[in-house]
Amino acid sequence: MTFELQHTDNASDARTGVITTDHGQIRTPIFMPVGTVGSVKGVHFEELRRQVKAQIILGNTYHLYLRPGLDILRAAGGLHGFNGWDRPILTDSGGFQVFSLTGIRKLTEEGCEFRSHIDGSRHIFTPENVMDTERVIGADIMMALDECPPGRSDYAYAKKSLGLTQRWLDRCIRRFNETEPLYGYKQSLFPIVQGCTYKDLRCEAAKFVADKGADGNAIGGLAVGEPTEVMYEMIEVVNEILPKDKPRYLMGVGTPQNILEAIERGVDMFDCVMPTRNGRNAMLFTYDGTMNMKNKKWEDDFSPIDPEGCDVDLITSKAYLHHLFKAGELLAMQIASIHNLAFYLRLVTDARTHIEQGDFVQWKASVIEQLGRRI
Ligand code: PRF
Repeated sequence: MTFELQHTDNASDARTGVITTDHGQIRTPIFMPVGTVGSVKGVHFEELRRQVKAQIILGNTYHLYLRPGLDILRAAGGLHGFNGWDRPILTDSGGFQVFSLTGIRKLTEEGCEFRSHIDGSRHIFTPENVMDTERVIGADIMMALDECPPGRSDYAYAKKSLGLTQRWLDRCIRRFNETEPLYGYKQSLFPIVQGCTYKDLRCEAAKFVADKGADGNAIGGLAVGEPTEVMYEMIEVVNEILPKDKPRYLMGVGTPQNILEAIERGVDMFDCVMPTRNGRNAMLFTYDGTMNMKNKKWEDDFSPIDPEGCDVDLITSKAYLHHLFKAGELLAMQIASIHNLAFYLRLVTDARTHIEQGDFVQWKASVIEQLGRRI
């Protein structure tokens, strides 16, 4: 994987670039739809390509390891061979999902023990076996195993946890370097910066990560309950240190406003379940604000759900989508998910255009308030 920086904004840290993988190119800034079990919930790949214009999707090591499991994935030729998505894929390492999904867990120097949310069976993730698993899944970008501590962790816990994440990173890198891709295309390993909301820990973590010289770097441990302003401050502290010529990935973020603020601070890659999860709950994101499609006010509004959106947006009226949600039709969730993902991709593509034009900061200022409105 390579990264070519294209434009750097004069008035902010925003930038554009191109990531080149063996499964194709990704133009940054980019949003990556979340495909937890190898599918983006409710959205067929055909729609992801044509309507959403997704360039890369995410998979989760935790889910794929439990089901379908490594034997099937290996036999299929990795996740690309299994699900038929032929563009780039990134896999999260599983640590974060273990913490958020499994009740019973034990964290040790060796790794994290957990029980499957499917059948309660016991497993352990170590930096070594997670690298091996991500090799079997075969994503173009593999994430290192980290601990994402709770948002309100005290300093002592945050420091101790960061130490563990750093030792795990060294073990990930060692295993990554000792092993080879299994399916004939290259894979990259991204380390993750942790450190909660403590500036000195974030600095130390960013330096530690920057020294590894990885193909790209991630910022984790944010959007976990801290105030938004604190998140932005942490992004600034970390991006001051992370190399400028490598892509920066802010994990699990966020709202359209969060994404624009982070792009302004030099972030290149994003993922979040919000467009699909909120979509399934009848919430649509648009440049005019968010809409709850269950609201009676849409009952007889026959205008398109988004006149500037993708084909699905143009042929679907608000009244019809309202009706589908009221009737509990599966298609309601599908349309809302397609719309929201297409909107997120349009948002980052528009950001890219305005960075290239040199008016990103003005453009951001002109859209950001509207984005947060409820209509
Ligand atoms: N670590 C990993 N995945 C993540 C996070 C993290 O800190 C977050 C935090 N926002 C989302 N996904 N490995």
